[in-house]
Amino acid sequence: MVQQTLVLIKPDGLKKSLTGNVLTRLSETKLEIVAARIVQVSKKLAEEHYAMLKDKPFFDDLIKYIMGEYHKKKVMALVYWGEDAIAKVRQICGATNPEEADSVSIRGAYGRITTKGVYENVIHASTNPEESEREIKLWFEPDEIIVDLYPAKTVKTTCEKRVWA
Ligand code: 3AN
Repeated sequence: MVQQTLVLIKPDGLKKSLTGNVLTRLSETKLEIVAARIVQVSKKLAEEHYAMLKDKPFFDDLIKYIMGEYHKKKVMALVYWGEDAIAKVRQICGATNPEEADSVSIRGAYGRITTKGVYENVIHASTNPEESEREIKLWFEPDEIIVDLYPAKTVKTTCEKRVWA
């Protein structure tokens, strides 16, 4: 089944200059990148992205981590698209706990757990089609993705926006 999945290269990955390594590993999947952007993650976006973990004891640290408070204030967000995209990307990412992840997986090779107990696991990848839809719609607008993944509509807005001077 053709699917799409959200990938985030997290602030530890960017701080450690792992972007190239991670993208090279992901290219093994032969999936297509159909969207990419560099994002400074707001508290609102971080909390919405991890909404289902809000009752976990590590939630506050997780929010600080994804906002880049421990590394660099940026995340690279990508959408990968193709046959069985979700499972293929998750396979290369490895287990959530970087100490338990297969050593040849991205998290196994590059992740760590800090002495504070924060999992610095370099990469996020959606877990299932419902989550990938929710996450992709959170991180991207329809026109930032080069294929039509979900129904979209055109609305007239009166928002102010910055343009080149
Ligand atoms: P995954 O990212 O593998 O889908 P989730 O959704 O359960 O795993 O967790 C989201 C993120 O929360 C993880 N990537 C990791 O950064 C953090 N996390 C998960 N479990 C723990 C834990 N037990 N202690 C610290 N951080 C955790």
